[in-house]
Amino acid sequence: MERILVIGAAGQIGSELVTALRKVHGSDNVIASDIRDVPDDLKDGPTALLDVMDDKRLIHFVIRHKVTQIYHLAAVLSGNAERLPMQAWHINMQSMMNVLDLAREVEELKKVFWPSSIAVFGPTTPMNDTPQLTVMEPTTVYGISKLAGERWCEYFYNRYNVDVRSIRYPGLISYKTEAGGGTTDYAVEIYYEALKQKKYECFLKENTYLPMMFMDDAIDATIALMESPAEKLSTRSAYNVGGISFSPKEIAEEIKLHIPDFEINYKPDFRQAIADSWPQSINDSLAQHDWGLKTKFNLKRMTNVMLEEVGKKLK
Ligand code: AKB
Repeated sequence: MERILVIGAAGQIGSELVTALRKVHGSDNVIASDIRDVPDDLKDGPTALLDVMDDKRLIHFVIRHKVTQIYHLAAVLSGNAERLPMQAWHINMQSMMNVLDLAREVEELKKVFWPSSIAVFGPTTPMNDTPQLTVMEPTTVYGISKLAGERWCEYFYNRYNVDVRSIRYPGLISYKTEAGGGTTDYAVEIYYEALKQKKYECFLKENTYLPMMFMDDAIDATIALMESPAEKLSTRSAYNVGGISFSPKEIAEEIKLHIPDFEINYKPDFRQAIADSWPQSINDSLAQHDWGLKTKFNLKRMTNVMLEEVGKKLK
């Protein structure tokens, strides 16, 4: 029987992953932890206030609760990281090292998931259909921390046999918990603003294409990777995962099919340079081959769900 600890359970991925993991492993076996209180709907199972930066408390917690798997999702995202680069580097790297080191030391802790990002790529990377193995020269502190993190994951696997697995997430779109501090967040905000005031001021230019994924697909992908037999995995850094590629103009056009008087205007800020340094679309054939990545949501289907669900929340 698995005992799973999700770190960062109050965040955009964590709040949906906990529910999905509880369906697979049972509510009592998935501990939802964060430095802040987790959402009420995660209180149908164990919860904990836990700071991943506090390595001593973390190790005691993991031993006491007989944790066998950790999903470490806490991170400072790209936009916020550019505001406070040194703090972001410290939090992103130290928290990851705490978890990897723990997995090296605690024998019962068998598996770790750590999220990477398309931010590992940079302006010298091929922009379209970006391959799994390619030039990686990220120019953001977030991207540098994710690339360094990938190298550490592979190192811990090779050197200490730590079973760590990772995905390079594209921009994630969800209605349950809002994202915070990312460059791809516009693609979530736009649905809220379209429903609230029928207009949106976008911080990226209209033709900025980025890889994105609806949260349901991202959760399915994460669990598929973690459930996959170890011998099927051919990389221990992180897997490319593509999803959908669209621009602010295209998402606005899709929204207009539902809200004809929706208006968008563009006021690019510092996040434009971040977006310009990232790929526009991703080749994820290795993830398909190794652990059967499949996605279900295109822009149209995602927009239907987002408008319906965000609409219910705003009532
Ligand atoms: C961000 O925009 O920072 C994140 C990411 C692509 O990792 N959503």
